[in-house]
Amino acid sequence: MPSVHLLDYVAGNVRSLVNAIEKVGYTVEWVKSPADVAAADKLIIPGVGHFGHCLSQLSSAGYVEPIRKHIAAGKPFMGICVGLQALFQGSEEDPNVPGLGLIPLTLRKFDDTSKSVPHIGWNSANTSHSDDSVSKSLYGLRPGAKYYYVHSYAAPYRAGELEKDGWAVATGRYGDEEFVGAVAKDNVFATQFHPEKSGAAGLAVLKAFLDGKTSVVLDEKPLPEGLTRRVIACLDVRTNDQGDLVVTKGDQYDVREKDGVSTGGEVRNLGKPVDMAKKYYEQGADEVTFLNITSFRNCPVADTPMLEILRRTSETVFVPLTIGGGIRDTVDTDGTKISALDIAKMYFKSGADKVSIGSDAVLAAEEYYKRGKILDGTTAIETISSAYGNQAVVVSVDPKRVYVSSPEATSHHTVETKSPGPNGEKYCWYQCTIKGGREGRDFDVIQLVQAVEAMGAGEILLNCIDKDGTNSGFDHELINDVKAAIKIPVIASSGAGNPGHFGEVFEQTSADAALGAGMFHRGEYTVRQVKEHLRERGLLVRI
Ligand code: 1PR
Repeated sequence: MPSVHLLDYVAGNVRSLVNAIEKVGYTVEWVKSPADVAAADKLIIPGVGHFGHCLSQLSSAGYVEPIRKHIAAGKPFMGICVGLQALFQGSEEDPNVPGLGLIPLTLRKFDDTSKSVPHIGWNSANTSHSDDSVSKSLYGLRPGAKYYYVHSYAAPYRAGELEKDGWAVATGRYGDEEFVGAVAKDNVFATQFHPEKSGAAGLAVLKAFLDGKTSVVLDEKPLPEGLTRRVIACLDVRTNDQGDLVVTKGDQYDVREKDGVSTGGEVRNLGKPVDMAKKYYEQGADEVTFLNITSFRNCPVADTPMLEILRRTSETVFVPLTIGGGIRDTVDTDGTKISALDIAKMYFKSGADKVSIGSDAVLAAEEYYKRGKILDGTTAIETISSAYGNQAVVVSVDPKRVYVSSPEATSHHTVETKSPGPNGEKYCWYQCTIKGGREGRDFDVIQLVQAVEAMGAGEILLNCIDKDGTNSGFDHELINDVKAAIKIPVIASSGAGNPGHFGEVFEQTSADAALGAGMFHRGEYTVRQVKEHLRERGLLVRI
């Protein structure tokens, strides 16, 4: 098999990239030292997280000059995400750290006054503004496809600015900002999006680069510009009473079968995690989330069955994978202390793109307020986001409604609700819970999301225990309240029972993504049906 050299300089998640490269028929040779770069024919530089961290790592490890030489020698070079940003002169994110300077422009942060930042999801890489046909057919970038982006900083696109220096450019549009999605010139190609996470369209781009096909003519109808509505399939995974790992699904977090009279039967078994993830990928899920809701007691952390599930899933599923459950500092079965960052690292190395933190985030946020809103740098959120970037840290929230007769009846932040409580109460606050909803805290969801945003979380997975498994639609009051309190993206979760509920949540709230579980697992609807429904309602989706 032909090979490509890959430089993993920041311990990022490169497993999915390796899997994608292998999927399109190439093998990976690792660049382990600057001298290896000289031996490379094709070179790929990925990169996640902070611009400054990535560029400082490249520079201190002595890679900058060998990379420059590789490019100057006319050998194929591809940069992905921060690998694209590295080509620029610098970034507002870390003004004191220089980039390679091939492009004399500076990356800027997206404006978050009227949209969520980071920019997470599927957007265009549109080459239509070019008037020459080679630039238009750049590496097979498809006008009718969307690609997966995750970043807070981007190069603003100004027509002609890069083109005058010979660059061909593909762009995306986020709100009213047009940004550089991909650039190419001679032997250099770079994408701000992740081709390895962009499904079949992304794999085709990677293959075009590896095959040296700089121009692949495609004739298809362009999709409208902009970010699509993200639809996520979620798999709650646990061991059943026979010790098998199964996808399960609760009603308000109770995952045991009910016989109509009593509860407490067998753990519901809805299928095998790896097979189901693949099925949802093939149906068009924009992301797949695994929540490990078993503690796997007595199992060494390194043998956690979820690691194997991720490894196997990432071989066939080329969209982002999130893993949650048990991400906290812990003590291993042999008594060794193991940090949340170490656990996250194992997950990233096994193919996860993001980790989702539940209980530990609540406890850390409570401490943050006790310290007078001072960050201490040691929490799971802070350590993982500073190593892997904010976009890699999701906080999964499990709130429960507490009804009150008036806002004065509680010290917590309340909402006026259209679904009054059992005694006609017109207000409620959303209580944070930990341990899978088993323990309520004297802490509300707004306190939590504001704290974790300050600590470096990149996204909120907003469940709602009252709605979970009810098939009655999402809790719009909760979603709107949380969206108004923070800038980071919010994934609406809990209550989806049919495609219409996805349409409603996107029309009636500003949720950035919506997640479903039971309706997919029970085979009532496919992800594709949800997307078709959204498209019929005039909402932009990736099909
Ligand atoms: O606290 O960091 O160990 O993380 C545990 C994680 O496991 C948390 O993210 C928590 O939400 C999740 N979890 C714990 N217990 C349960 C349970 O169900 N007994 N599942 C559980 C939470 C909620 C959603 C669900 C949606 C959509 N599952 O992920 O998929 O509510 O369901 P629906 O569309 O069928 O209504 P930690």
